[in-house]
Amino acid sequence: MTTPLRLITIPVSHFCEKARWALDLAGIPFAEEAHVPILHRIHVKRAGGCSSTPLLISPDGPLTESSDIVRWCNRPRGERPALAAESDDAWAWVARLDREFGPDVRRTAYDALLPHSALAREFLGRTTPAWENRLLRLAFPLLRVAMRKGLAINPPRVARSEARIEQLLSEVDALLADGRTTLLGGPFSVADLTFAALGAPLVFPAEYGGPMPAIARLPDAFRARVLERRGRPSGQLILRHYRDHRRRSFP
Ligand SMILES: N[C@@H](CCC(=O)N[C@@H](CS)C(=O)NCC(=O)O)C(=O)O
Repeated sequence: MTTPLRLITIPVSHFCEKARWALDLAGIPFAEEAHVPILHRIHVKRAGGCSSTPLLISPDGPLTESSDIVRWCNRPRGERPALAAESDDAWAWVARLDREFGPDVRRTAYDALLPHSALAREFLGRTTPAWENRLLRLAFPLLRVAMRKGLAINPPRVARSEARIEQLLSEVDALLADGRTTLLGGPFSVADLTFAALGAPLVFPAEYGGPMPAIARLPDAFRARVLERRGRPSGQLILRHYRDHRRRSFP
């Protein structure tokens, strides 16, 4: 039996979801080691990373960027071809989404959810070790301050992120107006995987591979925005990619 690879994560993170999706798509067995934010750093450093998750301990060494994990998982193996299409255009989309869209989506989602302590403690602490959960329960207010500071979650930055998300979703809505069912108009690509994973906290797909709260439990204003985005073409694209290409559901 093949030993599963180790994937170190903050389980709710959409960058970690991108890595899980690539591993699942390629059928590569892995064991997820989930950690509470901040505490994750001990494990990431020990595994040869710097600070951020996901980190995959691959036979070729530690991979510390979600896109490197996607590239590594997606490469043809033996008889099996790459599972998501790749091209210069697709990788250019990935780089663009990683740079701004991912951090923007994270900032706006945490801004809406972190004030709700019980809900936040639940999704940050699911599947993480018991001692980390105990610390999370005790020290959540401090952790929240550190997350707000570290991720620049403050009114002007949140407003700027919201505006950029809106701009990108409008751009994708316009692209889809010609009837295409993927970002580039061809087969499902690494750009689609990245857009769907990083955009998941905008529309809360049922197949998300990490611990997301149920839509019914979201704070009212945020839930209304999620429902609105689930109805527009870009949101529908994310939901459809999840239905058609995300193989595994959170247990
Ligand atoms: N460019 C990185 C970004 C990953 C990232 O921002 N990860 C976040 C979780 S969403 C993280 O681990 N943040 C904590 C930290 O950097 O200390 C990638 O694509 O892997």
